[in-house]
Amino acid sequence: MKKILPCILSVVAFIHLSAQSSFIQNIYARNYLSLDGRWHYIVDPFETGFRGFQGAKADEDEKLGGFFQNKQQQSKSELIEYNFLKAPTLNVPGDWNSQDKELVYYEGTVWYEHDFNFHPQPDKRYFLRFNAINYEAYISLNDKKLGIHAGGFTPFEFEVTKQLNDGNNFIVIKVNNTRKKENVPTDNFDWWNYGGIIRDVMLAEMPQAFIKDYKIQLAKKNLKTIEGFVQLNGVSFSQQIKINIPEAGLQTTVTSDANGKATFTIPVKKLEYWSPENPKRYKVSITTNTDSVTDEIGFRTIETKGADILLNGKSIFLRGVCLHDENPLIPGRPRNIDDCKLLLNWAKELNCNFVRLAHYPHNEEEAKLADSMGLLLWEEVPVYWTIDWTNDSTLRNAEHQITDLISRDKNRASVIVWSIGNETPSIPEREKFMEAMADSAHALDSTRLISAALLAHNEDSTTIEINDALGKKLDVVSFNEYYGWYMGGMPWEINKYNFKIDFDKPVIISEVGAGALGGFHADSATRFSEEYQESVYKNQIQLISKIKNLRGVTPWILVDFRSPKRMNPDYQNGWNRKGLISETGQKKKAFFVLKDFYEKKEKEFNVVKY
Ligand code: GCB
Repeated sequence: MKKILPCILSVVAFIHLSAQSSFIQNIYARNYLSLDGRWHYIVDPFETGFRGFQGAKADEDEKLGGFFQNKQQQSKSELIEYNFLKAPTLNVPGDWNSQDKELVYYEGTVWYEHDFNFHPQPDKRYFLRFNAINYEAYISLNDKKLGIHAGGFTPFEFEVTKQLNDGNNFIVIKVNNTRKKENVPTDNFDWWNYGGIIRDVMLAEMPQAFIKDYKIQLAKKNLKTIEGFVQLNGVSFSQQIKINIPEAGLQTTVTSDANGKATFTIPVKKLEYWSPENPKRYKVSITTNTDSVTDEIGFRTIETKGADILLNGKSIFLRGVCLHDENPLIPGRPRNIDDCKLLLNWAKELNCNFVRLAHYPHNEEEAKLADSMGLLLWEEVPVYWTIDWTNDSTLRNAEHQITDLISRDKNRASVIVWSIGNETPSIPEREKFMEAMADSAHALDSTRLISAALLAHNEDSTTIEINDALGKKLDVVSFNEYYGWYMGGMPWEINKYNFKIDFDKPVIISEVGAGALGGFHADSATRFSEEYQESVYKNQIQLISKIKNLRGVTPWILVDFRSPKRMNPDYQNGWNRKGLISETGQKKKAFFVLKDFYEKKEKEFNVVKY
């Protein structure tokens, strides 16, 4: 074992630098075979299937040892102490914690195996795509190593044209969700550590030369110019690329350069702009000689000016709420887009125009849903609390995650904020890391706003101060504060506070809230009663209304969610109870307080209807 360890680590580092940020744009619009369904699994806390019984089978060459090699015994005399084909099965997509009661708290290795029959076409190329596996995945196809991916919420893929068999194929994956200090997120966080293949698995069929990536959006602060790029793959000579938006009467033809890339601008005369009130999307098609893809894209601008956030040039107030990627009505991670729809519909009922998708990238299809429903989004990477600040590979990992998130959702009108982290403490060793993250996010997308959920500090007995130097690097200053719950006394005492915010920028309160067990009623001094939570909301609305630059709020959180940190037996039992909606879907009193506030805010800001 000793001998192979350095080799495995170097593979992980290699994969971080190469495979992660490169995947096919808009995969759901492509021709693909879904590999979702029942997958065999073997729980392997000792990693026996990896290291072999006698120490090690090296990982250097194409052939992997251990469980990667065979599904079951190959000859009657072979000694083999596992059998994938007789192993039980799990649903993919789906975490293992919610599907096998022995795995509720499991953190370690689980092996997955899946057989599929396929007949590749000689003139096509094939890509095996994983939309998210939490956290680390070693992947093989037909006993050939494909690679390794670390990071639980972003997509990755491998070209498998050469590895596919005509007929039977099998995939073996070692998944490990052990929390580690150097990971992103680190080993301490307030949500369930769901392990496994949590999102769709697809085998995409592409032509030899295809459209790999594109961005088509309005230029920064410019309602009169659509701009973007198209990146081809498998093309070694210039090709014509046609971009067509028929309903708007817009089109252009450009030629790719030697690297298969073309940039373009299209002047706009008349266009219906996307907004929450009118989530207009246009059908956009991109065509080359060998390939074509269509998308539905909304066009809007987002920028800041002084204290204001301007959507299509008009000041907007972000009536938001936070969301985990968890639908309380089913166990575990959402399985399909309808699970997400339920959550976004609840946000609409609350009169929201904005949702913070905390604390990691959610499902790619959810942003499309938000596009169609007219909900603005804050998307985030899990740089949460105390990351391993001085570890270079941790920074590279975090940068890959923000790169992949931006790369995946850059065509979504709904997404207006990229968040580079949550409640990272303002300590010297963190500055370089977070500044690098802010610079990367700005460089990757200058058309959206960069923010992070900062921490508020209690300067004296009546001042809440926001002075985190990272604020200088952000377009919007956002911070979390739990006055009336974790600090500041009883709910009705918090009005003595005032804010001192060191930046003249728009402000979003990215978290505020209190816990309540749905259906538990008492007076407003009783913790975990709906009345206590309601009182926090009523008083917080007064408190935060003192902030001159306030342009949005996303209270914590729309629905109760599972967290192993929350074990009060009377009220929590493994649930964080700060939801405005209970785990059974019942709206708590505070829901209506916030809804009412949002109705007033909507009138006050009276966003122009297009
Ligand atoms: C926070 C965190 C969030 C927690 C929440 C809480 O500040 O950002 O992830 O779940 O507080 O409930 O304490």
